Amino acid sequence: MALRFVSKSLARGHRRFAPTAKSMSTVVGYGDFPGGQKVPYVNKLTVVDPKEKDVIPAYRVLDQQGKIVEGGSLPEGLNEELVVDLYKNMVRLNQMDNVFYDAQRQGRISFYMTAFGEEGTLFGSAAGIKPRDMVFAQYREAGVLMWRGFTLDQFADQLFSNEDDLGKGRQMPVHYGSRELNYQTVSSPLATQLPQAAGAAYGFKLAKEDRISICYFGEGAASEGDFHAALNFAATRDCPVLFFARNNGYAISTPVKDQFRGDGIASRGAGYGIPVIRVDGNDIFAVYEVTKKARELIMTEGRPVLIETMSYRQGHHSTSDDSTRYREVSEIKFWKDTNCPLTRLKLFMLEKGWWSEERDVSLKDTERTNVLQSLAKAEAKGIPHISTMFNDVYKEKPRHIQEQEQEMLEHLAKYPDHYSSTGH
Ligand SMILES: Cc1ncc(C[n+]2csc(CCOP(=O)(O)OP(=O)(O)O)c2C)c(N)n1
Repeated sequence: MALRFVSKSLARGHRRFAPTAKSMSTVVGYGDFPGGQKVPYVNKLTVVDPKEKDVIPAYRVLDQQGKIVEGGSLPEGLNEELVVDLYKNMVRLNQMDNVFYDAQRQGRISFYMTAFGEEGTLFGSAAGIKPRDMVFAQYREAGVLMWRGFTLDQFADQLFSNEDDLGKGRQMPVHYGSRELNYQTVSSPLATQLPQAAGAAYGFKLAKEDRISICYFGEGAASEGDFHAALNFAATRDCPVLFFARNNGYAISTPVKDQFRGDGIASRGAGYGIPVIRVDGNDIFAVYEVTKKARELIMTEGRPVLIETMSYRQGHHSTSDDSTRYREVSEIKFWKDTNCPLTRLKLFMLEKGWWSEERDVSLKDTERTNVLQSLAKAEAKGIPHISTMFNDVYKEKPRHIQEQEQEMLEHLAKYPDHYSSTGH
């Protein structure tokens, strides 16, 4: 197996920054600082410049032509059935993204975000954890929820904020959640889920539960203060949490060169004493394997792990964004043509005889039809009763909120013609 852990050298900051032979400095003693920090004293002023450090490599199993790389092999646990199932789910997500993106363009839903280009990252990691593990998502991780069994009808109900939406129609589209599927409800403020994931994991540890938190976030979100709080908290409390950074090159219009100057997100793990793995995010096999490995390490060593997937956001940031305003169409085309996670997996399956072009065409048609059916059903359903918007602000409805509800109902009774009871 080609996967090797670099955790030891990365996690121990003092070793990593020990003077190199090149600097010709000599160790002239050691300082024993509180907490077991043993720091060598040297006789030459040394500036530690991260520019001189090697770039953390990304693990890869499948190359861009869909072939297993030299010295690599299909990760343990992956067989024909599971691989085909993963691919089918990637196609389903793709069709869902196509249909709902268009539905937003037609004004039928108010907002949408696609996950084009990150399907390998989502399904590879989703398959690498256990159903009991608690997911804390950012917003571009619908594939993880799909893998856990969230149905197209459930996605559509949330997108239309209808009466069957588990979130009772209160949040913007794509803010999914499912208590049953251990998927915490998405909220818009970036990175707030990171310390929450660490806290939940701490709870699992105290309760001696056999589960971890997995926390997804973009490389842009990693610039938030909450990222730093979460990693430090998780490291110092030894929380069983998997931090999963999706580095797709952009945070809306901000390219990574304006987001950070270090070696991506992975290089930050060392500073917190957290083992890291960087992986080719367009290679679903590699993502699956590193996620499984990380989970194992978290459970056996009782400490957090950080994974960084390297991929590319092929779609616009959201339906409110036209990404050709800040990046070349040729760049997007390049990634789609040469490094698409679906194409890579499909080429592999075709070569193995696990798949055919005919099955591919028919699957895409079927999934598109399924999504269109769910969309039509969700669109035809009613919206939650207006009074329900006063529920759940607190567990019990306090007097002042009851009064506001009453006031609203009286207002509606007085001016019934000015309000629709079917739309938002
Ligand atoms: C605290 C906060 N600041 C700003 C925003 C606006 N915002 C929404 S998404 C986004 C970019 C996030 O990029 P990244 O984390 O890289 O994820 P990606 O969209 O690339 O998947 C920003 C700035 C927000 N939602 N919350």
